[in-house]
Amino acid sequence: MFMEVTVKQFVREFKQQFQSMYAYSYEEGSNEQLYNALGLLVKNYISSYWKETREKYIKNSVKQVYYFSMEFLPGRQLRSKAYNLGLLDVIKEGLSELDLSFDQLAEAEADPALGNGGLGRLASCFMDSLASLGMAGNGNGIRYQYGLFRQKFVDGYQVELPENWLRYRNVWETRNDKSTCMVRFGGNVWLEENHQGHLVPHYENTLNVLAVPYDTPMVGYRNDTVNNLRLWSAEIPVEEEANYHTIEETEPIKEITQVLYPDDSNYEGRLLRLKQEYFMVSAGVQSIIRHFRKYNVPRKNIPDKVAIHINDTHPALVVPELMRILIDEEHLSWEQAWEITFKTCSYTNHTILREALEKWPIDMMKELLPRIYMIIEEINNRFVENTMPLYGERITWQTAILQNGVVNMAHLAVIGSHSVNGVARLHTDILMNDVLKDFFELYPERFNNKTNGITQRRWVHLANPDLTQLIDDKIGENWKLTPSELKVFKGFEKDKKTLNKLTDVKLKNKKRLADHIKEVKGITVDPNALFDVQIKRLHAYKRQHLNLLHILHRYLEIKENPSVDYVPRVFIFGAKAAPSYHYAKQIIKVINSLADLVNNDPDVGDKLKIVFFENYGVSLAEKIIPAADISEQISLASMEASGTSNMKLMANGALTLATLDGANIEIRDFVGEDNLFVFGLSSKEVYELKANQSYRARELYGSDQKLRNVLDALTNGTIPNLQDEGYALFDSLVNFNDEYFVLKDFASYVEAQNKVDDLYKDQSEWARKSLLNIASSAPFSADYTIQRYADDIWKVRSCVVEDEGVHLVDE
Ligand code: NBY
Repeated sequence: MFMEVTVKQFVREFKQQFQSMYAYSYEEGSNEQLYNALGLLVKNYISSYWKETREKYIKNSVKQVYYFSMEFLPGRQLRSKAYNLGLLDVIKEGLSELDLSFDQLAEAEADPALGNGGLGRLASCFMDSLASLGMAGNGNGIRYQYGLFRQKFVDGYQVELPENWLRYRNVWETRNDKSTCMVRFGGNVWLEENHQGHLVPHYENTLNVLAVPYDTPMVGYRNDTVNNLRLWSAEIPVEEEANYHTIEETEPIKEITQVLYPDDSNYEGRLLRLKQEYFMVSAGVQSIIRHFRKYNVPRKNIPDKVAIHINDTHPALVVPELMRILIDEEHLSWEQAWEITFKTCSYTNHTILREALEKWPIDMMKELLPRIYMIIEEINNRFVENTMPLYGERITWQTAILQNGVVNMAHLAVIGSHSVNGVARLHTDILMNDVLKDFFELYPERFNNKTNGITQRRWVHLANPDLTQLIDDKIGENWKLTPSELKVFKGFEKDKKTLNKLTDVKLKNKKRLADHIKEVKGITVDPNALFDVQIKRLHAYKRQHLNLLHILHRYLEIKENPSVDYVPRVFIFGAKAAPSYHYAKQIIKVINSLADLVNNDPDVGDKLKIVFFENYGVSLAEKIIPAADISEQISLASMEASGTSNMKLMANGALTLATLDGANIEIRDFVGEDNLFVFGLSSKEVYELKANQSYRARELYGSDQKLRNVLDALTNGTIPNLQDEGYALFDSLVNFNDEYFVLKDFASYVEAQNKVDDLYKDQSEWARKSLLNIASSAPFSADYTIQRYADDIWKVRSCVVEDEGVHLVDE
């Protein structure tokens, strides 16, 4: 299925495309120009499918999903779009006829960092799966002018630079001036009765912002489906331009979509953030309702025709915004509007960190969004009225939306949604038993688990072509459409030839990464060393500093006994710290300083190398993951909601070294206990330790000699070029009682790391376990995750045309 383009045709069209854009021959083009021409040509190829998919959805009136997310992290798109179209090989061949390298052009694409981490990347994996399953799924988000900061290290310290990803244009997007909306902020609002007796709001002195959509095609895997990702940009309404006299006066509008908030774990109650959230939500909901008006769909049918998904609480204002439109503009009664809203919305929670939960000051909400606040107040009043008689005061006040002067956004999301889910089994259990316990008592039927997933298309087929070829050679290509077929690969666990090939593939990937390390870091690493990888945002709960302490421990042992039998290792890090997260930045500095020490110490040689990449993101992950031997998933049990790098690394044959946290537990269940390394406290033990307050970090420091040596090395000058960072770590771990139980888990972590060494010495046994990991990774396909969202929550089905026509949702 899908595009039929010959090499000859492609070559002709590419040359034409380039010439029409730049008015000279492609031979004189820069990589950026050649990439732009190629991207636009591919987009041309996509456009008819994009149009036809949209028309098919409308004609058959299929139910559509709208995934509302403040963040999307799509990664570079040229390769994945060409691949899903089935055109990648043709393009590569055509370009090489022109003496051009596809890989080189592809590197010229900016990687849009419109998200912080796992949550944004999950949204993009979901977009890929929705299209690949042929489901009508739309993304709704913000077109930030600046993405997540570009990270640099200066003297080992993180420095943040602006990420101007739009500098050389974005070939994938289409500005859609026909579909703009107006979003209102502030001013005064009052209700007046109109001729028909409806109470209608009147507004004065509002700030009016024009929301302009930029649409990007989301191409399904060889199934003729092209869905839409709609990102909104804030502009001054044309008819109000004359009211703005200076550039400064335009700032309050332009700043709304200027920059992504760079924190993945800490809610910061800034007015601008609330503006961003409402801006995206209002524009998105308005454009959905406009669609219904245009096609005259009875409003009561809305829940049969749309599902709106709330990705964490950031878009939770969907609930009052949909109520506002249904009541104020569609003149439905409160009860009718509520029935529709509640049936339409569903919510995913991604964190149990208290400091990450959004609570907006009532005064701020009232002033910025007066009408929305009225509606939230009414939702809250009705909730309290209904709940009080059944559940009493305590539960009612604990679950209310309005509490102590703030709007609790998680409560708004739960109350306004028919479905609430966590992102791994343990995480959902914790929501039900702890974080959202009272709600679970009120509405047990709303709660469900949806363990995260990843798209193998990007993370295996494209990132690891040699592994993909090996799997194809052994089990055929069915696994690409039916990931569960991957389990057939298990049959080769004892096949020496296959294991050797697998080792060769890994080594080749490691060589490639070693070259990249040499190029960007100037560090020489041995591709035969064990590549140990921890890639994720920097946060104390993820415990990069536990990793650090273990490396330091090895270093001290080597210094004491240079002939100690450690398997040569390269410790690889990639992590950005939130700019305001001081402690996380101190951890980065200590790791970088330790790297300077270790990498240049002749006593150490190849036994230990540390590589901390700058500016970790999707593109870098695609280079690192295929080369990993060990996947570090060492968060304090109960803290990591799911994790998704754990799934990507497993699918590429890395062995997991993990606490029983998030989806690590499910990884263990699928691959079997013998095929990964588990250590540390369980979540139950963590809960108990917290509850009985019996943990004394200082006692561990006093009693464990090895640990003391390591901790002392943070402050006694062993690590060069530190200011107070070593002391900061020491203080937090010893004097402030180690909030994330790093010291408590240290010994079992070291023990597990020694087991890793032992296994690595037996390369064929290592390869066997690696193969079993690959073959057990299919359950973490985002295609399956999305199928479960579709069946259980959204009630949508695939619309891929079969012989008899289109699959329709049940009417
Ligand atoms: O979501 C992550 C979780 O930590 C991870 O365990 C999970 O696998 C992943 C997908 O479910 N959460 C995450 O990435 N969160 C954020 O990026 C984030 C961004 C913004 C804000 C909070 C969290 N914010 O408050 O603005």
